[in-house]
Amino acid sequence: MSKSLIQFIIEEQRAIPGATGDFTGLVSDIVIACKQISHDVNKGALIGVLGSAGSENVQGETQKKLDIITNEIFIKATEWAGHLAAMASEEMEDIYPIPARYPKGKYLVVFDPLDGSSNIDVNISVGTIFSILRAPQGVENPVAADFLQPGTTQVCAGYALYGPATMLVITSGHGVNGFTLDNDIGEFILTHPDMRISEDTREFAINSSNEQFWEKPVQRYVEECVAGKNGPRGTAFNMRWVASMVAEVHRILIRGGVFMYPKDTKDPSKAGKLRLLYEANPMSFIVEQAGGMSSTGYERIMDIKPSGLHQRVPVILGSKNEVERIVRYHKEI
Ligand code: P6P
Repeated sequence: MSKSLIQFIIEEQRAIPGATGDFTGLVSDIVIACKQISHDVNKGALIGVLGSAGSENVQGETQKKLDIITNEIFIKATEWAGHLAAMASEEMEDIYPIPARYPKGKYLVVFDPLDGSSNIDVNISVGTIFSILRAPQGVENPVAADFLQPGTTQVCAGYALYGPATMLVITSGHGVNGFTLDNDIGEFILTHPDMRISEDTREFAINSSNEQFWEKPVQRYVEECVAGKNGPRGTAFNMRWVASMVAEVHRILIRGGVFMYPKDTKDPSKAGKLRLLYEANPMSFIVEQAGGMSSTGYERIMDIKPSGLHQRVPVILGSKNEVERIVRYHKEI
């Protein structure tokens, strides 16, 4: 049998001096959460989990029943084991301290339990995104400020993609590896070792309905792609938009591409739609570890010092040479 995810993580940790098994235990708990979420997402209407929960999250977005269910699954799977000091989620306004009845650990985790959940009711792929940080040295009871660490401090980042197959893609700073859930044995099996993003691409992903609101460099880049063979790029481009960041990033890991959710003027109070801590940073860590690039257009996303748990940032990530071109356009304006 090919290597399971837990065997892979344990072997990776053996190579790290001083590893105590805490990290391996935390990843194992997150893997169990993703297996449980995969089960509920796959059952869908059969177990009455589709539709709206009739509430809004901190973003003011309507919560789906599965947003709340998956948030609970993730908390229950990870809060008890003594690996975490606290956690934070897209679905919760404040941080979630580990209850007093459980031991505390040295890690923090931030997560989006069900990214792309607006796709749930129409049966399109969705995912879970997570990022593991270290709690500041000696901090037993973290506060929100302890989560405001730049993406470069991430210990690990990963996503589960609930698609035709359920996959889990993860990095802890030594490359990116993909695992497919074998439902017959309930294990994630290594199927995509050492994933790399091609430096060039002819495929871009953006919600074109926002074109009038984009900044000029993004409008220029997309116009040139759409102009195709007779335009300045001299070649045809393809466009995709799934409205599920996990699916877009996974496609880019497999066949290259560039994903953009740029700053737009639709709501000047928002610096973009995607959230830094539990969407942009973990995806940027994965993309960079696979040889890609991730920028706001003006700066490397992983260098940003967060100002808030739910801070939004513009996101331009994927094939290195295309992202470099878009960043260059931002400099030229
Ligand atoms: P729009 C899902 O809600 C999400 O946060 C990302 O997963 C996705 O890329 C984006 O928003 C889709 O946004 O404006 O196209 O619905």
